[in-house]
Amino acid sequence: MKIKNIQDITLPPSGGMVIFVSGVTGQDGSHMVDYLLKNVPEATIIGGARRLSVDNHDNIVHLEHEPRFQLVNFDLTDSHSIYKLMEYAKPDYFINFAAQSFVASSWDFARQTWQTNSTSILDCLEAIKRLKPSCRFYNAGSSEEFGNVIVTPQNETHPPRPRSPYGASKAAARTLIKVYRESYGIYAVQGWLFNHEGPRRGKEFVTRKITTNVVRIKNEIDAALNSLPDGVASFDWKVTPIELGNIDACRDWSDAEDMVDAVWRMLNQEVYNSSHLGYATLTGGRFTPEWTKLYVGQGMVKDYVCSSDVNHSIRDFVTEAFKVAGIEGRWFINMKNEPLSERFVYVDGGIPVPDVVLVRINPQFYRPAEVETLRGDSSAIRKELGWNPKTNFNELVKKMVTSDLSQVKKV
Ligand code: NAP
Ligand code: G4F
Repeated sequence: MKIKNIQDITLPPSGGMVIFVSGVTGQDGSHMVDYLLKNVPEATIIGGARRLSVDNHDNIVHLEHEPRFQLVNFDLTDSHSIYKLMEYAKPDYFINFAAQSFVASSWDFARQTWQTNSTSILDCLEAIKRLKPSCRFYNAGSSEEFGNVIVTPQNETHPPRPRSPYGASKAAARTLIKVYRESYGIYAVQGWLFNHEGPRRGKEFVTRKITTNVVRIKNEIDAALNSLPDGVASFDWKVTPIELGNIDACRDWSDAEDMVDAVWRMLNQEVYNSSHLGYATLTGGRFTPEWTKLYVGQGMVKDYVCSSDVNHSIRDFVTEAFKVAGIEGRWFINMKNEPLSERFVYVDGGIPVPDVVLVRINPQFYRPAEVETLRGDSSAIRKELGWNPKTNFNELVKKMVTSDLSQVKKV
């Protein structure tokens, strides 16, 4: 997709709304752009992506001919890039989804994680403060900040107890955001988003790793069964199992499309907040810099927890994903009860086939420190901003497996 330099963008006539979204090649950034195109018809949308030798535009290829969307070169770790953006585009909203987002890599690239997820947020806040203090800033916070949780479910009052360089970097960014909000009256927020997934999820994250591999295994099984002569039942065949780490970890999974709606609500709290409807009425549903100042100054802008409020283990996700693909399996552990030898085996007509292993454990995927369980309490955003997510766990798994099945068919 054609990518411009920031100084070459076409801006709307004076007074037109400009929204900048970073990380648009990723899952959330691309969904955010789709959401804004649909729900904020007056906005010009600029998407930021970093230059790569070989581009990775799969998640935004559908925007190629969208007249209200422009793609620009943007690198969050280069403060000049941030300043240039604020100087030329002067966005009304800056929605930051760019990050080193893979927790497991944050131990291997701790400094780069900190630079991208924390130091760069300071650069964004400084650039906003100096060049357009009325710009509304969203930074993508995470339930990983809660880490080694002390209470379940976790709401906005849970203390930060990160377990990874990633979690620590997001907690640091949150503190900076609060400081800039309180010191300079900048409308800056950071939601605690619990895990959210979908067909655009990167294939290293556990859900998409499972769904893509379930589809691969389904094809392997179909090929094996189709190659048998008619009427002959044989299990003299194998599949390459999925290798996973800690399958006992529990996550609170939502649909990424529901989450971007929550983000937009957090960025427009006076419009959606049921207890402050007067603001929205007085401003006709649009904010003015004066209202923003008052709203932020009175401490009414808040960070919210966004979650499905239900959690499941990785093991549950595996079982459900195979079920959606029409494959029955069963978990087995050896007599000595060693978790590393646990496996998920193929079941035919109710009978387990021990030699056909669908999933096995590989300690390589264990982390130096694990967040064992996360479950959110999102009652505040539901009550105050009217957020109402649409997709539950089973629907999400079905959506992902079905999408991956359809991709294979296209190839
Ligand atoms: P993602 O799919 O990995 O997307 C991250 C995006 O950031 C990609 O477009 C990536 O570009 C971009 N990026 C990385 N480094 C950059 C840099 N230096 N300059 C510019 N762009 C850069 O992640 P996601 O799931 O959409 O998550 C979005 C945000 O939400 C992240 O901040 C993540 O930490 C946070 N979050 C996600 C979840 C979740 O469950 N998905 C939950 C809580 C918080 P490339 O394509 O070039 O790599
Ligand atoms: O899918 P994951 O890699 O996501 P994780 O670590 O929860 O992080 C995601 O959610 C955060 C919100 O809480 C975001 F802030 C972050 O950006 C990211 O989007 O791993 C989920 C769980 C972990 O407990 C992990 O140990 O799955 C476990 N797991 C077990 N086997 C595995 C694997 N994770 C991966 N990626 N690969 C495995 O083979």
